[in-house]
Amino acid sequence: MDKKKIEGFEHIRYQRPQISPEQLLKNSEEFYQMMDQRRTVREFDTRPVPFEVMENIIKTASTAPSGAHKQPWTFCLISDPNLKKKIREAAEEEERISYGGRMSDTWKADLKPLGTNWEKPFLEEAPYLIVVFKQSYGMENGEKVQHYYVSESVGIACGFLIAAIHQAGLVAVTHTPSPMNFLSQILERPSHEKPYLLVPVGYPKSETFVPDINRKELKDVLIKY
Ligand code: IYR
Repeated sequence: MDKKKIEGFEHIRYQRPQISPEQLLKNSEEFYQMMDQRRTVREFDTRPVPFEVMENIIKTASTAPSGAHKQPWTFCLISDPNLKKKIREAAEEEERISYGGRMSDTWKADLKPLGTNWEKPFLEEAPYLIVVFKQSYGMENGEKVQHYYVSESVGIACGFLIAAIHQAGLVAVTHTPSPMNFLSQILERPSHEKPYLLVPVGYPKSETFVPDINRKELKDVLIKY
């Protein structure tokens, strides 16, 4: 029997291959090593990336678990140079105000090692921008659909997205211009969708430098009971 009903709803058999503890160790070590190579990159080559790669990356993000399986996300994929220019101009306008005083001195000091500033050339240089929207509720055939744990669900999907971008061999920056409602206007999204994250994606510039910073050690993030 590959199917059974639980409280009237169809369930299908789900199996994963049998894996030995040794193989688990190897898989988990290899995945960690691969993910540990990921760095946030803000300098992109303008070299194009195949559209199908972007589709696969977004399909992967959309495999994320979500509250009551409502999948409360929309991914806008932008390659149109005019749209990218509009987004850059609007983002830089906000960032200029943020760096000019809206952000606290502590915040600006914390960002110093990352070398960020109000200028966002990557918003035009990256071949693709992905703008992730979270849906406060859904709309199906003109009816409102309740969504649950929206921020958590979309955050998890963004994690999958970032991992998929890295695994494909590309780089990205998780950019959160603040406030970012200009994205709703430029991309003409309905009011129940709120901008969540802006992710420029592409190849890194041939000569790229990233901040010399380290990750916390396991002992500093893991508490064993
Ligand atoms: N949104 C600004 C500032 C910024 C904030 C944090 I927290 C960062 O980790 C990085 C940047 C910007 O994108 O420059």
